[in-house]
Amino acid sequence: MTRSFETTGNLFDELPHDDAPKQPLAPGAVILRGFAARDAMTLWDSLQYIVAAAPWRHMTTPGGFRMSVAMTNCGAAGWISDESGYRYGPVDPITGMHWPAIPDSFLGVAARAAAEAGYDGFEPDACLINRYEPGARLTLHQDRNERDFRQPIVSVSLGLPAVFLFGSNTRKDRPRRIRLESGDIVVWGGPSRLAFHGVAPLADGDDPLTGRCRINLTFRKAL
Ligand code: MD3
Ligand code: FE
Repeated sequence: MTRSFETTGNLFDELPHDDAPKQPLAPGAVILRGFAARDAMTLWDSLQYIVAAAPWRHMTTPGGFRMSVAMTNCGAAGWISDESGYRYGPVDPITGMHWPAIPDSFLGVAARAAAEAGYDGFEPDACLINRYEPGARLTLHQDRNERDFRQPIVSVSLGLPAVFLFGSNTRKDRPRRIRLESGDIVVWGGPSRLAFHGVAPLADGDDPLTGRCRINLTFRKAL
């Protein structure tokens, strides 16, 4: 986004409606600092309905390890990990029911953030929801279970801050460390879509909205 500050004394008048500083991270990857800050409470409220229908669970990796991050999903497709591998599926293996629908509050924020990053018409059909408690982490990985890598992933952080690890498209390079705070959104597309990434062990804290945890919503077009 190009901003001209010459025309007015008040630079905040010039900021877009969502007033998020747009911070390029890598080709195709953009941080929108605080983009979801004003929607955080609404997102948190919507999340309670999802968790009532599809409870938090610690999935098992194909290698047989219990993930430290608790997860659930909403949308036509939910991300699942178990002994037989990683995949998207329409049914929650715990309840035997379809995953709950993605709430309109979620879809609106995701589409606005994607558009702000240059991806108009983003219509995710999967939202993986991660809950980090102190010590929980996500080891370096790629997201490649989706069909079309031309579609971006939009990630919304709520609650305790985390150190996000952002590597290259090869596992070799040492990842950059980026602090993500409540309300920050990152849009990952283009050449960054298949970058290795992870989350460092969460530090303890007490967030006014979420308490002792960090929530991450990742919106995907999986199907
Ligand atoms: C970069 N979640 O759910 S979100 C995941 O904070 C995941 O919970 C992390 O990695 C979290 O798979 C990071 C940011 C993110 C999501 C997807 C990406 C970054 C990405 C896909 C490609 C490159
Ligand atoms: Fe990921």
